[in-house]
Amino acid sequence: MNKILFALFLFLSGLCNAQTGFKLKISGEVEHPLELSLSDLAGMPRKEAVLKDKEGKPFTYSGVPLPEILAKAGIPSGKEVHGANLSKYLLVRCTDGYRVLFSLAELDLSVTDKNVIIADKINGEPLFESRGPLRLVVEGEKKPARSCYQVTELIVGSVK
Ligand SMILES: Nc1nc2c(c(=O)[nH]1)N[C@H]1C(S)=C(S)[C@@H](COP(=O)(O)O)O[C@H]1N2
Ligand SMILES: [Mo]
Repeated sequence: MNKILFALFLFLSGLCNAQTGFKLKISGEVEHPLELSLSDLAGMPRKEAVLKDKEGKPFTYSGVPLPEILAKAGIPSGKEVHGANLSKYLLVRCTDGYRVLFSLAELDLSVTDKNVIIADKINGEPLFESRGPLRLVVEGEKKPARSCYQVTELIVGSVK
């Protein structure tokens, strides 16, 4: 019994370490490359976003609005979204190799009202391990294909 408890303790402390060591990277053509820990994100403004699963069942996620994170990294927004900045993109990379692409313009609140958050909670609870610690939630799309889970990196680039 003690052995089982000890094994459980090692397993749980391993999980905690994995979470505290986690960093979301923001890199590429950005003014200030960043690495945000989960506690950095916990100190930022929050918003909710609703995502329907494949069966059409809605779930309420909460987390940091993506534009807040992009602004911290100094990515062009508002009036700067014109000219060459219209051919810039954001590539979102995940642990399993899944990748999703957005144009910077479609994420900018001066251009669209797209509600996109980096979620760390679903219905008020932390994300399941297989979907966390962070999930991009893109509200209002017809299928959840771009709402990628286990997000690790946001990379800004431009089409040459
Ligand atoms: N990292 C990652 N995110 C992903 C995927 C994936 O394969 N890897 N699949 C996408 C697709 S196609 C769908 S339909 C949804 C499914 O999410 P759910 O299983 O949480 O409902 O996740 C999206 N996000
Ligand atoms: Mo899908």
